[in-house]
Formats: sequence, structure tokens, C-alpha cells
Amino acid sequence: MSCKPSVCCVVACLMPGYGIGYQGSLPWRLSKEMKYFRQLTSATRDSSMRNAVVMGRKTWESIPAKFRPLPNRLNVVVSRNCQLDINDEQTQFTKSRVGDDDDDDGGDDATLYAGDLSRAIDQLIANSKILGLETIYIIGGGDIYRQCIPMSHNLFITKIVPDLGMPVPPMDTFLDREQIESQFKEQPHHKLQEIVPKEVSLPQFSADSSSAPTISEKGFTYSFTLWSRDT
Ligand code: FOL
Repeated sequence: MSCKPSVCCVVACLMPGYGIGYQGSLPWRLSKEMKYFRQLTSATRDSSMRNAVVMGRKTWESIPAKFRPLPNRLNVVVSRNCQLDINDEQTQFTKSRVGDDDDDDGGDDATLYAGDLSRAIDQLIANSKILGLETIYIIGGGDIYRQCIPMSHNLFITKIVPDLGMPVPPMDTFLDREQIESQFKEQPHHKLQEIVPKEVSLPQFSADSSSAPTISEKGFTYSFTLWSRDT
């Protein structure tokens, strides 16, 4: 059964300031966090579907070339001076889905380029059936998150805190705290467990089952959180 894909932001933030980047890249390299990002954005409940990852041009360039396009996901890159509109690629994309009845092991990691972010998302939603899309994940950066938070259903925010005595890394790009906290509410941890596909491994143990369990790595402690609309 296919219905409209939901739009979700996925982001790792340094708390309490909601810092997301420094000089065009991530100010840390946390392998378990990156594994969560990869599993969350790749996994689908319906194995015949896939997810899209929508990103700005600078985020695309920040992904190591060997990981680009992000495998098993439809990569959509937004750039104001794009050469290709998502509509031009749609036909090609439709074709690549049609004869593609073998198991979907990442043989079609096409990259679409879009000039207009909200039009690109509208087009992805309008064509979600033919594209086989389950969830549209917005993966940054700062300008893209700002524009997409108002149209997102859920936010998957990894809250990262430096351990006591560790330096706070410099940051120059932030999420808009007011925008998030006025529209979304952090959910108890069990809601995250309920919403993610089973392939996404979450840390399991916590003294208080309503608060998220934490992971410590390289002098940072972090937790995976889910924020949903304050209905
Ligand atoms: N959200 C979260 N929670 N963590 C992030 O690190 C993150 N990063 C971005 C957007 N949202 C995020 C944007 N930056 C890769 C690199 C940078 C990046 C996003 C993805 C990347 O190379 N991903 C590979 C995994 C590589 C690995 O396993 O080391 C992938 O397949 O997803």
C-alpha cells in the first residue's frame, strides 16, 4: 500500500546552541551517529520502496566522494543555478524504475538536481508512487533546514554534548531554535522506537525509559531524539 511520503528533517546538533556545522562540514566524526544516519535514511518499512535524501549543494559537496550519491537512497541536490530541473530527469527516472524488478540493492542511486526547494519537494510528493518513495529526509544544511522545518512532519535530532572538560568545538551554522521549539515537541523515547524501521539499531538501555539512552564517543555524549508537531 502506498500513501504520501512524509517529510522529515534529520540532523545532528551540538546542544544547547543547536550548532550543526563549521566551515562547510561537520565539526565531529562520530561513527555510531553516522551509522544511525545511514540506517535511518536508508531503511524502509516496505521493502519495495526507498527514501529520498534532499540536500543543499554545499551539503552534497561535504559528503566524501566515495559515499556520494548516498547509496540506496534517491539523492536530490538543490542548487539555485542548477542546469537540470527535476522535471527533466523525471522521465529518465520513471524509465529506470520500470524495468527494475530485481531486488532494490542500490542499483539506481540516481541524483536529481533541482533549482527550487519547495517545488522539488512538491514534485517528489506528486511523483512518490512512480519514484517508490516512502520518506523524504531533509539532510541540510542550515538554509535548507530553515525552509523545510515548516513542511516537516517529524524531526530526527541527535543532541550532542561535549563531555565535561572537553573543548566545545567552534560552530558557524545553527538551526533556528525558536522555529523548532515553537512548532515541535520532543517526544518520549518510546515514540522514536515505534516510528523507526526495525533495521535501525537504537541504544536500548536507560534508567528512565522515557528519556533517551545515550552514546559516548570521542569526548561527546549524544542521544537520538524525535520531535513531532505540537498538534
Ligand atoms: N544527521 C545526523 N543525525 N548526523 C549526521 O552526521 C548528518 N549529516 C548530514 C545531515 N544530517 C545528519 C550531512 N552530512 C555523510 C556525510 C556527511 C553528511 C551526511 C552523510 C555520509 O558519508 N554518509 C554515508 C555513511 C558514511 C559512513 O558510514 O561513514 C551514508 O551512507 O549515509
